[in-house]
Amino acid sequence: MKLPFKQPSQIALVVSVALGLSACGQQIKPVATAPAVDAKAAAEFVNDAEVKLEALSIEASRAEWIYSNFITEDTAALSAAMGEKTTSMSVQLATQAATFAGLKLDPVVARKLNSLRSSLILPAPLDPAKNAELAKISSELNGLYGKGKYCFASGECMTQTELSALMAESKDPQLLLEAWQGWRQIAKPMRSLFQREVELANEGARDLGFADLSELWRSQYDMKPQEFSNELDRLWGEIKPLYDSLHCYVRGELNEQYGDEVAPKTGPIPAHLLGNMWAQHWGTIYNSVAPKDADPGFDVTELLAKNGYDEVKMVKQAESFFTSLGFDALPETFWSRSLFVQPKDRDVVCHASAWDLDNQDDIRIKMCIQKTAEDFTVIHHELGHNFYQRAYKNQPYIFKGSANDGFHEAIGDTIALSITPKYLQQIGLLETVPDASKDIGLLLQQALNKIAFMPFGLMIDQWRWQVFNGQIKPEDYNKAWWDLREKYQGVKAPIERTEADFDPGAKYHVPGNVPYTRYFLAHVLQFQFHKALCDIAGDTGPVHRCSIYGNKEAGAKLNQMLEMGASKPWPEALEVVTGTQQMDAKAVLDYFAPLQTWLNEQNTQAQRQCGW
Ligand code: X8Z
Ligand code: ZN
Repeated sequence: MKLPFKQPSQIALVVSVALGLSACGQQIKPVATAPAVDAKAAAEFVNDAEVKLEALSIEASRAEWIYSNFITEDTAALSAAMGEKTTSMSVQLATQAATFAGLKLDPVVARKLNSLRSSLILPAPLDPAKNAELAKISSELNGLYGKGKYCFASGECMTQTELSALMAESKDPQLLLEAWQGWRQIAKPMRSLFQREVELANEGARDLGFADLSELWRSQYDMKPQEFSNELDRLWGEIKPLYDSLHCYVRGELNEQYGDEVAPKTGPIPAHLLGNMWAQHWGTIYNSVAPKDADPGFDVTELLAKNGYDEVKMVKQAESFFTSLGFDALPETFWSRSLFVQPKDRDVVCHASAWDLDNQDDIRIKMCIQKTAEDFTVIHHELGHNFYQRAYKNQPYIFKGSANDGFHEAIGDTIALSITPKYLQQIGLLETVPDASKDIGLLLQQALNKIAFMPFGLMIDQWRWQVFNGQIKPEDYNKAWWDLREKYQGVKAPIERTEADFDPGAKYHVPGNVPYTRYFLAHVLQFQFHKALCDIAGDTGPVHRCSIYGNKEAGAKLNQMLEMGASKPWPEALEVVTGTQQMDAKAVLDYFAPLQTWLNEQNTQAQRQCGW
């Protein structure tokens, strides 16, 4: 993992960004903030900062890796101490970087200074006591999530992974409700910690010259914060009609399955019925809503089981997609050091993540793999992070990151869009490729994951940004959360919620301090990348049937973008693969165009009243 600046993919990095204290318990003295004198001093400062940060990042990564793999009081304390140290240094460097503003600088130096100043996720105030407090809170919140369990009345206790599996499989509304409600118990004690964390980090952001943490988070996209917010509104506006059609169709089908009492025909959908703990991906309810005449008749989860895939074999298969594109195989240490299976004997952070321990080749994933279609995709997602990390390893430290954080999240997903029936046949999982009459089933399956996700990908940070800028007050945390869930996703809590609850905390990225808009961006970008790479591969068929498997030309083009890391503004990286500098939802809409038509027909035929 890397320190503060950049990336993302790994959660740990973000965690470390948050924290800080110094080696041997000594406090790092705040650096002098006298105006810097000249461009030469700026270049020297940047070089020096990179050396310091790189060295610290390795130490911080190790501490964080150990904490996430063995959650105990001791590892929490070590993680907090390390976080304190890294945050302290990062904040000092960011403060100093700001003093070079206004000088005429070499563009590379200027870009690095800007990155130093604006890449923190959880900046601490300069006051060491407050830095220590923030580091401790941040570690504690992570631990609360990682250790979270819910015990049913029967006495059986389940982790988040187990509860999520239950939510994906069960069709019993009572059981779904209990799992949904049970998991959210873990978040109640997070509320006051989170509130204090926001206060401290806001103060840290103000110390760095930002209005608040919201402005800082939105300053990481090579454009003004308000322009970035406008971009998001624009993209969502383009996608929303497709989402509305999907929502309408799914709500109608759920109503037929569960009846008016449990799943009403109108209004927001109760959030426990969508096959996922957070109603963020709906692919697991595909069987309940599948089209009668266009279901392709296979299920990847079953194919994996039938073909004897265990966790390691699933990862090997994903790796082989990347090597088929011309990427080098993963190093031996990846296999010996990664975590693939949830340990029975200790608490770990199960939420999947990809790590780069030495900023070179010590790349790993940490994931409690379930042998399901969903996790087969998530493995590709995680390896996308690792292959990206390795591709930019020769960049200077500050540029070891993605073009923007959405790019990091989009790479593995782009590859996973190539997991088509034809590909499954090529690798021996599927016997016959369904004909084109089954495309609607395949597209619906894909939309239940990708399109259903988009408003969720957007709303989490809409909530956080308003919390950060004070528009949402602590006494309204939960109400505001559900207002936004309803506004964007058209879902509602299945039972009454009050301010004794803290439902945002039941989603990993809130206690984990991982910005979330990156996933929304990734869901737009991956369709742009997929289309462009299919064009490069010379595929002339429908884009939803295209797989770039084995195409070295597409692989080389992708690698060209990955190698750039964060060295250039993201529109330039985007242009390398797609030929355009604009994020554009058209690729999403083109991919799903046949489904959009079909959904509208279905909704009209069934005389459904859409909207909520
Ligand atoms: O957190 C992740 C990855 C790790 S970066 C597994 N994702 C988001 C989530 O699970 O909420 C991928 C999709 C969205
Ligand atoms: Zn990711």
